[in-house]
Amino acid sequence: RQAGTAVHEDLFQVDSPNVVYTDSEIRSKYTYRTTSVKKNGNGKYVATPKETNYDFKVDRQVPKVGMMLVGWGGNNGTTVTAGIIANRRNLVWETREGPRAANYYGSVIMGSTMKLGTEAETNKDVNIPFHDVLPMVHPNDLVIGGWDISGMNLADAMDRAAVLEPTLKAQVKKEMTNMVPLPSIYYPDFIAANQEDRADNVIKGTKACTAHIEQIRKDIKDFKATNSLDKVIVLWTANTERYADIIPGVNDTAENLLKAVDDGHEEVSPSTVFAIACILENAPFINGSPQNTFVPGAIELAEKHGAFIGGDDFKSGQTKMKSALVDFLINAGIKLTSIASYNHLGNNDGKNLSSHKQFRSKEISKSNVVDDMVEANSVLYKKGEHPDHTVVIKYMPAVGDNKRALDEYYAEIFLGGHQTISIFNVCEDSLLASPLIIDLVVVAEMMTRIQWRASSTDGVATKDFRGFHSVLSILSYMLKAPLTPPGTPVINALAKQRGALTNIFRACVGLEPESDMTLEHKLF
Ligand code: NAI
Ligand code: DG6
Repeated sequence: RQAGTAVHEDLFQVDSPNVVYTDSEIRSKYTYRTTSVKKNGNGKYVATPKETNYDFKVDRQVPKVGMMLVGWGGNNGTTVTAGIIANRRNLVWETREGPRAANYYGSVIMGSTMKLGTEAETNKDVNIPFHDVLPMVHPNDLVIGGWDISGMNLADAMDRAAVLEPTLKAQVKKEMTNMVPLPSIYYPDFIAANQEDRADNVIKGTKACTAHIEQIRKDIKDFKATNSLDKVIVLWTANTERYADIIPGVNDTAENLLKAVDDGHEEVSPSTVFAIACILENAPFINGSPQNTFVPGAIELAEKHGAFIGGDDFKSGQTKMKSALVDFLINAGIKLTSIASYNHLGNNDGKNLSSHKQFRSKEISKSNVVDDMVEANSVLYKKGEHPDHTVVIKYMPAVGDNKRALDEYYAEIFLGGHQTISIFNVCEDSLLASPLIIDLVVVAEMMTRIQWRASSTDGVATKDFRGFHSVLSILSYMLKAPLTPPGTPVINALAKQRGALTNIFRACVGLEPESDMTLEHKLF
């Protein structure tokens, strides 16, 4: 089909004077109700309901989208590629437990549902696939490409990753043999020294420079043109880098950052160079690793160009459990006092993380994930009080991609008692991360097609339609250390993150937030 010509077939339509469907758009009017709180002279809170009226405009033309992965030849890159091919071709393969068919399990967009409403006659819930709430791209339609410092073709790289069943690999091998990553930029100081032997596909130069930005921009343009794409989304799933030092005059503002690239400053990381190239190319860029790719200058540059960015670090197993479990414990009024999180894994990610500076990036992103939940409960925790939290990662080659994560949660319960919860989580790391890559790309793309304008009861209004903020905090559900617009709070609690995602999408079609009040079943 021609790029940009697919009009989404809606699974449902909203029957309301506030929602209008045209051939090209869904337009909705939505009242956002919040509560504004002030302290009065007596020190008492005064809570005032506030309403903001939004107009949302959703582009219904589903574009032809390219997904370019940085680190395409790694475990995640090869696994997500094989997974999409398997789904596209409805593949079935034999395993020792019987045949298995391609699916998108683990993708919130493709594998979960949301309540549309209640059936008029029976009052029973009507649930729809998440993917159908808005006209989203189907992952089967993504055109895949990308870069890697290792030049191995994707079929051989898939063997190297040792994640998938041989019977599945055999069926995607031919197609993946023809997929070869583009050369990438390699600044050895940013990743572990033990990665050097795979760096055989690199662009000349070991420090940031304008030529590197231009090359990446050209790669994106060429990929777009060759595949007749409307849009390209770029996602970093390459090795975890060390943190870059934040240096005034170097990476603190957009202008300084561009100058630092020009000067070949050694504190500009490869991931930041990719981010800059994507921002300038207006291709949304998502960071799936923990390092501080989005230095202040990169965020400012994205804001200046109205380009979308999102990060950091896929939230796949241990941390996803943590952001659900800690939410449960603290909201149950149980005082969590410590978390000890151990990991051992034997894939290339584990090898890279066996180097201290790279481990430190991961330790930071894994450690800050309970802060908002603790801070919100002033009954259990005094100001500044925090549970102890330790993160350990060890490289254990024998277990390969089959990561082991052991967690102990220790909590204080009623009258000085204690509760200890131990979790042993074992799974193929890349099979959890790959569906997140799909969700991040599909949601980021959807966000490029939503516009809004507002007027509120306190008189604040916007006249013209505009897009969301450059920093896509709506992606938080999939990320361990969510990047948020400067000065806005970080939400780590998993249920709140999902609520934000579902309810913003619902608002775009004029639907009320998912409410669990179910008053219809509670009143007589
Ligand atoms: P991997 O080590 O198998 O793959 C990374 C790939 O990046 C390698 O093929 C490497 O050659 C390539 N690479 C390194 N520097 C590059 C550069 N400058 N440009 C282009 N390619 C480059 O790792 P895996 O397991 O695929 O994970 C990827 C990233 O995702 C890691 O940072 C990891 O910490 C992060 N992550 C992984 C999760 C998982 O569950 N698998 C979850 C959360 C984050
Ligand atoms: C060791 O924890 C390796 C890491 O790369 C993780 O596997 C990855 O970040 C996933 O972490 P989590 O906490 O979401 O399971």
